[in-house]
Amino acid sequence: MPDRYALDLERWSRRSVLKVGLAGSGLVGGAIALRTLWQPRSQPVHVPMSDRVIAEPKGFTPLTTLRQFDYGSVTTENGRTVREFRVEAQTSTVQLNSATSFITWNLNGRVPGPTFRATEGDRIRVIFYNRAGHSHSLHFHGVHKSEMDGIKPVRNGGVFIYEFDAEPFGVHLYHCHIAPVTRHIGKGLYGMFIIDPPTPRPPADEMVLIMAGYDVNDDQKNELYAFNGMPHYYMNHPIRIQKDQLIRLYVLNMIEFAPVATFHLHANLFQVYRTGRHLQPDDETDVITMGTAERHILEFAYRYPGKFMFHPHQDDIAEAGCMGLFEVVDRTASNPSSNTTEAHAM
Ligand SMILES: [Cu+2]
Repeated sequence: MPDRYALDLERWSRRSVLKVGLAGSGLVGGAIALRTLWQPRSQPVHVPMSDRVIAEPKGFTPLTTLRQFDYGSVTTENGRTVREFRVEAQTSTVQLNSATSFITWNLNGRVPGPTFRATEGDRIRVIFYNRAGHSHSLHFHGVHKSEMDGIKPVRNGGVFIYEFDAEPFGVHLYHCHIAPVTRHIGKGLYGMFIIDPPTPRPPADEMVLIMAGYDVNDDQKNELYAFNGMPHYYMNHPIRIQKDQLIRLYVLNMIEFAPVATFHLHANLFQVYRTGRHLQPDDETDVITMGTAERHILEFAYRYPGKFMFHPHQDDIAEAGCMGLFEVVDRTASNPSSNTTEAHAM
């Protein structure tokens, strides 16, 4: 995390947290008015820790994907920030549930791939090694030259350097663009690419949730679905969040074979920043419809402790694995010593 973010976290005040709580309760009239009230001061973002150590399931990284952002190796070239990312396409077998093993095509052994993160105007350099046994590519969403568009195959054993400017700010994605794309994405070659605005968004507990499907029998339909790669994971391991704290979700629909998926949050409403392209919310709702590759920022805070579900409201998709729980805790009531920010906290 760059220093700038750390400083902003330090300036975040209790007063701000309380105002976020009011936003979650709907007592403050309008998110736009609320924005102008936020005065970051001294309170760090609070990420509640789990009571126990949770191991990531073999071949999956739902804990890492949830709250870890890859800012790359940072250098300065000609006065400009350059972020270099090294990734390798691999092939590996994972266990989706007790009955189903699945061969993934992935980046750095993980599905989804790393969440790349930069600030608008940075130079991005992605060094892509292909060791997966098939031709693959990385196609980034955003603005770049045609030779960097990632539709040309990189053969097994080959390497390609994608280089472009990070623009415009927003929530973007990358994925393999080799035909059949349904198969290359469905087997796991995708991830999120966040470009922060030049003036950072207010501090929040930030999380990535990527919805995807698994066609396990090659019938052009998905039999299983997941958030961040692992079916049902966040139902069995609820994501702990702090009561009254601003939560910022970066959500992406990467489901193939289904035209749309919705995202629904229980017992709350969220502010919607469509494609993360604006600093003021576009909408407030509790369910948003997303076509494949559509992505948004959703912001909310929970007013009451307890467990609250999130899932697509296509309930067949939810029940086949794309469903999870937030566990809202009040640190002042239960565990006042847990006031730390941890990348792997649930
Ligand atoms: Cu591919």
